[in-house]
Amino acid sequence: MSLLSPVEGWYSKKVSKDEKMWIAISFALCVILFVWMVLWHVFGNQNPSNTTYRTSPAEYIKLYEAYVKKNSRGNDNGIPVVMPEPNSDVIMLAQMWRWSPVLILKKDEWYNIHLSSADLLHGFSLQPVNMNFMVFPGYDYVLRFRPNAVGEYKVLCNEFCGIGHHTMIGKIVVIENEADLEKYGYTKDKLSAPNTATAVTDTTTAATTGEMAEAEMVKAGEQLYALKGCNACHKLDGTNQLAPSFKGLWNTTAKVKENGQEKEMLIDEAYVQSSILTPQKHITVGFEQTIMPTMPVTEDEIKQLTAFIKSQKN
Ligand code: HEC
Ligand SMILES: [Cu+2]
Repeated sequence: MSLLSPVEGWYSKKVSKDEKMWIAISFALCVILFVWMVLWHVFGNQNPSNTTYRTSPAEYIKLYEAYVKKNSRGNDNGIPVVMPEPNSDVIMLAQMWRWSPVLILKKDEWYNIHLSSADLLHGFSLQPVNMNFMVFPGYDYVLRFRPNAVGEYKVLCNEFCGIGHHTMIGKIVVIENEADLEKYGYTKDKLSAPNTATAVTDTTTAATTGEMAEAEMVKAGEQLYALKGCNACHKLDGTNQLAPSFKGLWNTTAKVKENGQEKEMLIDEAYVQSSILTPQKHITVGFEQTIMPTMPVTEDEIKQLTAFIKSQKN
């Protein structure tokens, strides 16, 4: 019931001329906007691509790892750097909390950039041009992409994805020719030729872990640490912001919570293995705010990662 009742018999009264005019104008506007919507879609040239594939985080991570192992040319702050061929498929992964790899693209060339998430919903936000796309786990979204201006672009995450969300900043560098690389800090010693990168080599086929010397294991572990994104949370310099630093971690005791009970555990092979395979089983006290994701790792990879953690002395 309204505060004031309408005048008796209002319903059968004739509609006034003014009112008819407004109804006509708004109706015409609706029709124009409706048609506009369709025309904009066809001629606007502002549509995201509609190429998508169904995938799963595990499957996509596998694709990403194979891609980076094959194409990595070094690393930039621990993130693999790839300089894809024009018109090729580029595999980019969003994960807690980084974008990988760093891309170096050529101006005015087309690329098919695949985007998917390893864990939860992230948002791809290319700055400063402000292009935004959602990145879902299980959904491979292909952006057909042609950069038209040189420069260094940042990829921010614009979907809140946890305590390290603000650190999730990726990079895309657009160059005109190879000579531009130095301008962006990619000197010759920093970027190797494809397939010979020291940043990531394929250790899975090179030798089985059993045959590898300790030093090789450490090296392989270091590469996995960068490839898989452990470095997004675990630092090597003793800072413990998002997760325990690997520095001096080996052979110390961790205070953990298991089934609500606090206890102390020695950080050894078994402990590292269960930390990676079942991160939620025992939670290190002080890091309850961060959730370590469960990532696909093979037995050999665990051994290599363990060797790497072991090598991080105080
Ligand atoms: C999204 C952040 C994140 C990523 C990525 C991540 N971790 Fe963790 N990790 C954590 C957090 C938080 C803890 C502590 C809480 C817990 O035990 O779950 C932890 C605990 C650990 C521990 C036990 C350390 C201790 O002092 O108790 C090990 C070992 C470990 N992670 C290894 C790895 C490896 C290897 C990778 C890469 C394959 C990795 N983590 C990737 C967040 C992360
Ligand atoms: Cu995110």
